[in-house]
Amino acid sequence: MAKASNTAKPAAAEVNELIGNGGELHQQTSDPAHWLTTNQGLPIADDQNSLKAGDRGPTLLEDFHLREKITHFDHERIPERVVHARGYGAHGYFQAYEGNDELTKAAFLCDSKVKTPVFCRFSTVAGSEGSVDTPRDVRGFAVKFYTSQGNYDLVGNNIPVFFIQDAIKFPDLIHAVKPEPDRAFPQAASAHDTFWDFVSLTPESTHMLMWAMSDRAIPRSLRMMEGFGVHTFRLINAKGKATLVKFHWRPKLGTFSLIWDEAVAIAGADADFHRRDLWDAIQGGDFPEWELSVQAFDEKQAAKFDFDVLDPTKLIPEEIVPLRPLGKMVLNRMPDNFFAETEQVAFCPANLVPGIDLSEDPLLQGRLFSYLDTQLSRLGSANFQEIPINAAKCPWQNMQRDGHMRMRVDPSRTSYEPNSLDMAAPREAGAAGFESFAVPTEGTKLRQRPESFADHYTQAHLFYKSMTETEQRHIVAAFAFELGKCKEVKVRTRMLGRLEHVDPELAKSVADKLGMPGQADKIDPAVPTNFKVKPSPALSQYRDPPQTIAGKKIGLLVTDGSEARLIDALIRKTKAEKAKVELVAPKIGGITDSEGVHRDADQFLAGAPSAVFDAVCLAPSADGVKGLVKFAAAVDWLRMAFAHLKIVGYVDEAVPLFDAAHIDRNADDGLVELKNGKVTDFIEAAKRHRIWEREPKVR
Ligand code: HDD
Repeated sequence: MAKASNTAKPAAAEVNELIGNGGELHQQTSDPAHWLTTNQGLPIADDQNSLKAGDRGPTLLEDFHLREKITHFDHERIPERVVHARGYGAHGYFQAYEGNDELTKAAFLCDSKVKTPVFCRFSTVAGSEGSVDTPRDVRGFAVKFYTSQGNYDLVGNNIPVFFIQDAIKFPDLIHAVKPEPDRAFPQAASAHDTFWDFVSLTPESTHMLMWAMSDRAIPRSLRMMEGFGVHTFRLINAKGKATLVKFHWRPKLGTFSLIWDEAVAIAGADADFHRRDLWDAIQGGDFPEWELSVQAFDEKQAAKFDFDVLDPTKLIPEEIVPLRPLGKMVLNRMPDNFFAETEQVAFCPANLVPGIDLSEDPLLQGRLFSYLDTQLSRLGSANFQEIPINAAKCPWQNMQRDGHMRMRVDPSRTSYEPNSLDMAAPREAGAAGFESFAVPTEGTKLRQRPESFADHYTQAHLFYKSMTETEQRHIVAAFAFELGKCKEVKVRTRMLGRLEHVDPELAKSVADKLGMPGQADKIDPAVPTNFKVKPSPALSQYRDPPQTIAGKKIGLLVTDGSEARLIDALIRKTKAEKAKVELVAPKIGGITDSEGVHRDADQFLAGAPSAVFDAVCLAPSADGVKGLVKFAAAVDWLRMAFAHLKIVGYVDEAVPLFDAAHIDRNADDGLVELKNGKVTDFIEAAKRHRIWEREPKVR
């Protein structure tokens, strides 16, 4: 078995600090356990100076320590993932509920007493590793379950459908969305000609575009995102019975999104907004949780749907097949080392366990090849599964041998089977092992899409129709923004033509916003949209959102002299609701409150615009506010919070800030005065998350 590397740190040692001849600092210890060594284990006497011919002379080739250190550094980078390059992961566990054995024999889904270790990596798709966290993009949601029967990977997204139906189009899709190859921009953005050129020529992408233009593509937090397996899979029970399923992850905190302008502001203020949020939550003991469910159905039911369950551009409305919970996942530990774990983790939809099997979805079938193949160039060796984050936590053994960076030492004389020379060598497991479900198959070899995949608009319409007015408004704005960034008029008119088949009202609103009314291309769809399709309220994020501030962050603007009682009350009551307050002061050095007590600031005003908070509270002193009204960052803080539809709490002393920001304090009930230091009304209001009714007035 591959051995985990030794990451245990020795206890802290006594360190002497000496200043060398050239004035450089040497930190030395006499404790051998703390000695800095070469990769060969040789203790290093001096790590500040290379070996030179005379102190002002040239460096000697002989300096093996310098060469080893620089060589390793020169090779520190590996190719980033061709998609999903920017990601962030965490460890945790999955625990099944009881009663799943009716559906599957997968041990980790059947034994409710077992906590199966997991590693989960979230990602954006288009941006490179160093891009920002909040672009409009699909988010990856990949989970590796280290089960007793081997690793199972559920490699999904936060959107339940996909852009294309056949894996052969994946390179084209990704080439279209990535920076344009001649100019190498835009980074991490779909708002450009090549993307919209491709998708407007690819009608099957229409449904997914609706999701990508919705607020799902700008999640508030990785902890507040749903996840989907997208494809139809099969669960197989101990009797060999197969059930078709779609996988869903539901976050316990609810599904929340940013507003587009807010996402843009956050990209500038904190490019690491999502990873910092996950890091802070887990390090602070606030462990995010998701429920894993399936929509379970059989072939007979599937045959009755008016779409094909093998088509990954389609979903099954929950009103038709409800979710059946299987268990929960809790993420409770950050990796010790980002590169070793999050960067080197290698997911693959072909990593299956007995009891879970594939379907014939042509997108899924192509993925089965791509993931293993990409790891070979990304991680550089067929032995990547020996890297601790990828290694199964159950025993694994076979006849595969050798290759770059082989860690495992296989002692046997035999590396083939059958063999009779080593009776302890590994053998087949028979029915206890993984058996592909016997799907009857026959057909003519051909390159052809089934007719059952041809309706590209009905579910796009279903999605639009199922949204609240606010959500529809955001979709219109997103299409107008993205198409507005396209310089090619023919791309815009073609896309408008496609939108007419999704919903004529939508197409008209987008055309109006673009200043291009009546310019949509005439497009004949293969299958006309069924505009009578029944809406699916479950698709809406905003129809019935949970009223909670759990997991959220409140920005509290304070100055010298701010009321101590109010600060304490807000911190205490917010904590009781499992949310967090951050003190934002004009300077990072903090403030002296009304009781003369010094308080550290969590953030300084110019470094933390209100966009990074879910709700804000203005609690300056009467003296403090005099400085704030002259400070653009303070006025913007309130102005943007209002524009981003946040709940704003304020004390009477903050009124001059409203005047400076030209905001009417009585504009709506999302502006809450904290009378006599009482914070409850503000906290209750903050549970509404945003005042959607304010939006048409501010945008
Ligand atoms: Fe993919 C990575 C999800 C279609 C080829 N994909 C990747 C990751 C996620 C997904 C979450 C990041 C895993 C990680 O965190 O390391 N991909 C999906 C979903 C798809 C999908 C939900 C459709 C339903 N992908 C897809 C197709 C292909 C690929 C059709 C190729 C034919 N995906 C890859 C890849 C990546 C990858 C090139 C890049 C890095 C990696 O695999 O390990 O193989």
